[in-house]
Amino acid sequence: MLPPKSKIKHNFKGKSTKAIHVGGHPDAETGAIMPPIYQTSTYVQTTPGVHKGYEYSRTHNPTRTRLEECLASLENAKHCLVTASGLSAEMLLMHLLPAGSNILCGDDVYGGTYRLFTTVFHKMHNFKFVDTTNLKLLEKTIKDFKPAMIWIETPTNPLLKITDIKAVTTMAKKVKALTVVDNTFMSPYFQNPLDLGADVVLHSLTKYINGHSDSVGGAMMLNDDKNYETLFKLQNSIGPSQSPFDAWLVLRGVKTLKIRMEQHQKNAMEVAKYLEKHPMVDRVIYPGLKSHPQHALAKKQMSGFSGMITFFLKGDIKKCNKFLSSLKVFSLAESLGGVESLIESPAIMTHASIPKAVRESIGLTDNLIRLSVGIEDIEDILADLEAGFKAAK
Ligand code: P1T
Repeated sequence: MLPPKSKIKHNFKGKSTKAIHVGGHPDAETGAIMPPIYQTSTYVQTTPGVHKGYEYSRTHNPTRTRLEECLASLENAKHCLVTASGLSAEMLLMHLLPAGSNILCGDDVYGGTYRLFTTVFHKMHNFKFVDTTNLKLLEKTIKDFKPAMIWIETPTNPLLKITDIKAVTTMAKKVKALTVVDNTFMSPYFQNPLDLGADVVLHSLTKYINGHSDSVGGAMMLNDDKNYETLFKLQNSIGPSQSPFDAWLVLRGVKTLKIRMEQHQKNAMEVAKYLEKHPMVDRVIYPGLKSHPQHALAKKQMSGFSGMITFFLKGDIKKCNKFLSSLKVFSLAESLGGVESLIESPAIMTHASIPKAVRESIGLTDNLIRLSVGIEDIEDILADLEAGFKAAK
């Protein structure tokens, strides 16, 4: 029932070599250097029950298997399961636990994750949201709440708060709670949570891993055989499997992960420094800046700072909207992690499903602006922001 693993053994050390070659081996039948898209729903059997390992594409598909092998290697994981979206991977993880479980979640997460937990899975589990960057508070909450799962995003979306993964997993292990780390903002290039003790790493493939804003997908990487088998069976039973074409796009996109991430980070550092000096900016949040409250922790557990920046514009929502609508290099859109620069208003767009009072209690105010800095030329990026500020003045 589990997908056949490729017989090719790899010993690659570098992330670019893994991204290009693991799952990227030439087609055995034709020698094609790029893998075929196995655009098929089913597989022929010679006699009932006798097949080559694949039966039906909801269950498994050779293009998806290649992507899973590649992504597992990038997160130093034994297993990877690719799903139709980041949220469908989260949905499967919710089904991993028995009904009535306690789940402790960071207080700043993607708006869709918050919506999934508070409007869908609140009927199945009990959720508590806390600031997981506050380890004392976390320790006390773990003691009182006794969670079966601790769910963290680090850095968080959109406030870019950093949680100490090693400290959290150490606390979680003492009470036998599973730790899930949503690593979407860093990609496997800059952070590997399994190496820091996490049980499951989650990614929205829609973002940096694919990198070209042309596909939606999700993935979970883990080492535990039993949990992997359960998640695989859940995916087969519930059905959120990624299409072969989307898997192929991600397999193609991920090959350039290293050069894209390096350029995202280089540009983001320039943008963060520029914003920090700008008179119309109240505060900039970027883990690579010394002013970030967890800059030292960021340097310790991440190998880079990625391309996401948030900042508070001086002024009201009208001023923010004027700024957001007048940019040309930055497109006003939800999502992140593509080669092109994106900008958005979390309060109105990606985090609108969080009630205003909850949003504001964690500092997610209407004048917060989120940037996904692309890999365009830095002079055009900075000139665009400058023109936007002038238009909003
Ligand atoms: O969009 P989807 O592939 O289902 O992934 C959901 C998701 C999960 N985790 C994080 C940290 C995310 O940022 C997302 C999706 N986020 C956006 C669409 C956004 O603009 O923030």
